[in-house]
Amino acid sequence: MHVGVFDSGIGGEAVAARLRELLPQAHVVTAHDHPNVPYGSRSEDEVYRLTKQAIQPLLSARCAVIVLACNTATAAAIDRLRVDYPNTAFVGLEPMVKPASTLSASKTIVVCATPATLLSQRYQRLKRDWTAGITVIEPDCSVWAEIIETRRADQVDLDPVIRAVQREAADVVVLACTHYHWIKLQVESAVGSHVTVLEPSDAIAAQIRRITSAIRGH
Ligand code: DGN
Repeated sequence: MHVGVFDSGIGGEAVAARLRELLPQAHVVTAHDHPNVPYGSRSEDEVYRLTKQAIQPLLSARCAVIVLACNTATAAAIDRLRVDYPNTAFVGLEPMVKPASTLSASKTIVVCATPATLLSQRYQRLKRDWTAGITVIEPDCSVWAEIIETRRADQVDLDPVIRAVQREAADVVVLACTHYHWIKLQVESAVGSHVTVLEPSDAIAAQIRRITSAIRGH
């Protein structure tokens, strides 16, 4: 079974690497859009148009499942792509706000995401539905994806996240952009072991398992 993984840049490679570990029987194919990365400050329409163009190799490779391994592209494009390509199963990402809110004992969480994701209706809806009684801190991560994309991950400024943990007692950090998967260990060591850092690779693998066994069952 071919599983396609798309991200504007190297965030998808982090997700693909984890999926190859968790789903050794799947043939994981990746696509990206290096000329147009980052997507995080573009309009919804532009992200939809670019994503549609960039996933064409995955459609040509007959991927039964395509993972939009990009929170920004999921928020902007997944609903329209499902209409455009009804025979392909699209798996999208969304910030892990619900598990974060459930896990947080201090009732304070940090969500690290691109400006486009934070502004999206999908994210605003998630927040409205799952963060009653929870303080949500959204540090300015607007330059992180570009820094990570250009292999300067050690230059990402984690101070706002550390401040949220130390001053506001946040105890869960959500990495809601796949580029940030590359700095998960950095974030974990900066915030300390009492803080949980969440990213969705394992949940994506579980979803793909469900979809592929449903496809096989038919
Ligand atoms: N990796 C993408 C995400 O998960 O939102 C977007 C990165 C970008 O292009 N800014």
